[in-house]
Amino acid sequence: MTGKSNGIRNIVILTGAGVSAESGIDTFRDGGGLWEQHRVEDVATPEAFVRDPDLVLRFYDMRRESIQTKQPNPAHEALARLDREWDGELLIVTQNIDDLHERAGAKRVLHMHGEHLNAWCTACDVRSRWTGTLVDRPDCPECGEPALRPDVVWFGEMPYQMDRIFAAIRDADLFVSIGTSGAVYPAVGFVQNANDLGADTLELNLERSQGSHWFDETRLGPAGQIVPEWVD
Ligand code: BV8
Repeated sequence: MTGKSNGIRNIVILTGAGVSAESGIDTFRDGGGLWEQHRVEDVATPEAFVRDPDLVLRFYDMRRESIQTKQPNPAHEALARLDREWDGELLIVTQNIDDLHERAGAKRVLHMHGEHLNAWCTACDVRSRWTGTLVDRPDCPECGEPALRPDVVWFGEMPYQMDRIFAAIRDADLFVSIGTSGAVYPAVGFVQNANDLGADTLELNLERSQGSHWFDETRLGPAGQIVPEWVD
């Protein structure tokens, strides 16, 4: 990535489930998008949490436990290297709720859909680091109420830090999308914002996505191979 030589100063990188696929974390598409015969979109919603809280909490407990057994892959490591070495602006906006970007060493990471390893108390609104289960209704470490939910943005909820994301895209010279199918709003629209604001746009994905036609360039292949090739 010799951005400086071609005038690139500020980079926004959007990552999706595909960047963690080679770490053994199911994507939404490859995993068949099902949980106990429910579509993920039907489980990952506030309505599902009201209708069947145990089902939803077990869904997240299972995934929270699973991600703690996974390791970052060469794509996460390459992005962490770029983050360390890049002296312009750089922001990794991830749709993922695993912590593999951070465990690879990346610092400038924004989780627009929340984080598996946080719990959010619906009584006192405090978010706490959480590696255990929630289905057993543990007490909030802050207020003591048994009112913890996953700190995850469900379908129909507002993604986090949208202002910061749009500000970063406004300043970006380069927008890179890695491992996302382009199926979920508002993330799928970011490349159009970047295009409208004059940034170069690059897609790195295993296969063409629903948004490929919006990118100046699409490179296909597994992230663990094509992301280090792009970074280095
Ligand atoms: C919102 C946390 C208002 C939960 C997630 C009807 C039409 C249009 C839109 C809507 C609609 N009805 C509702 C909506 C809005 C809705 C939406 O988009 N629904 C979709 C289903 C149509 N969106 C929302 O509700 C969002 N909120 O809109 O609020 C608003 C609007 C604007 C501004 C402010 C507010 C909230 C959405 C957040 C939902 N929560 N995650 C959890 O994880 O359990 S989204 C969830 O889906 C994950 O974050 C995941 O990242 C994402 C799926 O997308 P991908 O990451 O792309 O994963 P996917 O499996 O789909 O694709 C993987 C890709 O990787 C594939 O392309 C594959 O080829 C590639 N790949 C695979 N292996 C590899 C690889 N690439 C490289 N290497 C590999 N090895």
